Amino acid sequence: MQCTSVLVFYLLAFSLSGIFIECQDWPNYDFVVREAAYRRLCKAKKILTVNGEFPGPTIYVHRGDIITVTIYNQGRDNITIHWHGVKQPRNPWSDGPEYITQCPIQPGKVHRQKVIFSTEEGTLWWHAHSDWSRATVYGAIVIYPKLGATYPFAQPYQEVPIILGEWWKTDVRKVLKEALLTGRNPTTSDAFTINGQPGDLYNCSNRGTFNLSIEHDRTYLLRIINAAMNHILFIAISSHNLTAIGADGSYVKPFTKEYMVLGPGQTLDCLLHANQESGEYYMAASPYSTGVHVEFDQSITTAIVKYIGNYSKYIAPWLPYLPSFTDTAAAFDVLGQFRSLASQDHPIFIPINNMRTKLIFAISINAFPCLNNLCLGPNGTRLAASINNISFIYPNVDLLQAYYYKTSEALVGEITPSDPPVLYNYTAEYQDLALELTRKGTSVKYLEYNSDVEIVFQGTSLVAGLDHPMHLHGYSFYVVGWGFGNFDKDKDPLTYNLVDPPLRNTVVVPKNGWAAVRFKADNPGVWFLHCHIERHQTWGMDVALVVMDGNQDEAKMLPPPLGMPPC
Ligand SMILES: *[C@@H]1O[C@H](CO)[C@@H](O)[C@H](O)[C@H]1NC(C)=O
Ligand SMILES: *[C@@H]1O[C@H](CO)[C@@H](O)[C@H](O)[C@H]1NC(C)=O
Ligand SMILES: *[C@@H]1O[C@H](CO)[C@@H](O)[C@H](O)[C@H]1NC(C)=O
Ligand SMILES: *[C@@H]1O[C@H](CO)[C@@H](O)[C@H](O)[C@H]1NC(C)=O
Ligand SMILES: *[C@@H]1O[C@H](CO)[C@@H](O)[C@H](O)[C@H]1NC(C)=O
Ligand SMILES: *[C@@H]1O[C@H](CO)[C@@H](O)[C@H](O)[C@H]1NC(C)=O
Ligand SMILES: *[C@@H]1O[C@H](CO)[C@@H](O)[C@H](O)[C@H]1NC(C)=O
Ligand SMILES: *[C@@H]1O[C@H](CO)[C@@H](O)[C@H](O)[C@H]1NC(C)=O
Ligand SMILES: [Cu+2]
Repeated sequence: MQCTSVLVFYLLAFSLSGIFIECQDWPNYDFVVREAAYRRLCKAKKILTVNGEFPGPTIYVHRGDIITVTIYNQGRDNITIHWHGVKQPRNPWSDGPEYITQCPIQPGKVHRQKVIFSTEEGTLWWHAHSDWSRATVYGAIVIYPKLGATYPFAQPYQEVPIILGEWWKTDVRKVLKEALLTGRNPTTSDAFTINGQPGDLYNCSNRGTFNLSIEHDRTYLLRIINAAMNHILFIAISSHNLTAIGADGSYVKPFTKEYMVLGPGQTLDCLLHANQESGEYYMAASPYSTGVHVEFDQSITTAIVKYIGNYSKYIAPWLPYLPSFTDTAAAFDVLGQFRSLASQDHPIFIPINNMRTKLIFAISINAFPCLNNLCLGPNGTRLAASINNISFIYPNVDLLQAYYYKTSEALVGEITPSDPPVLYNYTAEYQDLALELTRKGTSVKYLEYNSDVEIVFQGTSLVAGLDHPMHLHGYSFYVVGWGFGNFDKDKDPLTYNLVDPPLRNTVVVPKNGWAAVRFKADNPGVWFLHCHIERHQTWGMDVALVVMDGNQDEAKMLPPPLGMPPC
């Protein structure tokens, strides 16, 4: 777009609605959302894509950049795009979750979003945030250090995005529709994928298996993203270790393991040293799932890591060691090792004193009774999920606009309690079935600008205890503590790590356990907080945090950009 014509347009609008004039040519990415045919697992089907690519295009920026993305919806569904982990200071307008910060972009419509990077550095990703369209609409975001700055580790020879996904043979729209109709767990996926490919262990797949060519003695930076819908995943490469150096767009103290773990929504930057004999090795990812009687996809996805060069003899690749599907100790052996650099160049800013807002959010799976027990959830119920016993329902207007314009819909929501409304043994082996019931509401929690906030996520064993990867939009938080059983507000804070806690945007709350996070509420706006296991999000394990404006101009939300999609 020409700056001058934009200016005329903005001037017109300015006189009408007092909207801030901006005339800047930020780098722009075009995202054409459309269906394209893809063949996997012996079957071709049409999937929703960006620009016909699967996974979608990678965005490359430097720390602190601003870009725009123009989204053309040429599909037949409503769509929105979320910039996962990008804090977008004061600009919730571009965050993306439908009916939270914007109305969806309807078929045939175009919408331009400004994406504001600030302190993120490393790997993040973007994905659709409307219904289940994120199953195929996702891609990587690579954030380099500022020009002239360097990594806090030796420059790798090459960098490779590794995106873990999940594939259904049927249309995901059908999977969602059927689950909502029957009230039961959605049909499990048919495969996991690495960069869109299931790999050699599935039928009809090996021709397209993702290959990573490496040279002996070189170091590679793998930018790993868990874009799977419903599964926490282990990942490993046979005969090679992985050294974690970053997670969720922030550096961590390096640690080396034979395998790594990522919750859906999390990213992990790892160094791979090509220090083995020339040959082919499998990279493989498998699920970590702990729900008793909760079905999950038990398959394993692979890619091939291939040394470039002449081999004296070909040896077929073998699978790496991956912990068993239910190995909680193995999962938290990795998830518990993340530490911030907390160095002069990469300091931490952790709220320590005067915690002004302490919230305890009980995160539960629930069950609604059904007429004549006709639903297909456990005992004829309909599955649901909640935070502090409110099962989130999306409003049919968008909350951000309702809040900003102070329309009556702002009152549609109800205030989330700061503590679980009923005290019980959250992690007991047997629960009173009456506790499984919940109620629906558009749960909203107001936070004062610049307040120091602590949220303790308390997992529960209602219906089925599971690990929950909780994701907050607009912020990264310090994970100051976690543990098994019930959170003890007197004892557990004494064990908090306030020295070098990891800064993340998604924390895996252990099954029948808890996790404590802290952040300063310095980004005004409406920010979604939800489980990143997609079915739990659909069932209502969500809340909208409204961080109110402060007094100074730079403590207030930016005015809405022109052309927000209407509801
Ligand atoms: C591959 O196909 C065979 C024969 O149809 C079937 O028995 C097997 O279960 C399939 N394997 C996978 C992983 O789908
Ligand atoms: C990857 O390598 C395997 C084994 O060498 C080969 O069968 C496959 O065609 C390759 N895939 C691509 C996309 O090149
Ligand atoms: C992997 O790490 C372990 C423990 O640090 C070490 O003993 C082993 O030699 C490493 N393996 C490789 C292939 O580097
Ligand atoms: C592989 O072997 C061929 C023939 O011996 C040689 O020409 C080629 O340079 C070798 N390639 C590498 C990468 O060593
Ligand atoms: C809560 O339940 C767990 C698991 O059954 C049990 O170990 C624990 O003792 C119970 N706690 C209390 C306070 O009753
Ligand atoms: C949640 O609320 C429902 C309905 O008000 C109630 O029946 C149920 O016992 C509550 N459960 C918990 C865990 O608070
Ligand atoms: C289903 O009913 C049985 C028997 O009343 C009970 O033991 C079980 O906990 C129920 N399951 C759920 C998920 O409500
Ligand atoms: C698409 O979005 C519009 C605007 O919010 C809404 O009225 C419509 O019902 C949505 N369509 C679907 C299929 O959800
Ligand atoms: Cu969950």
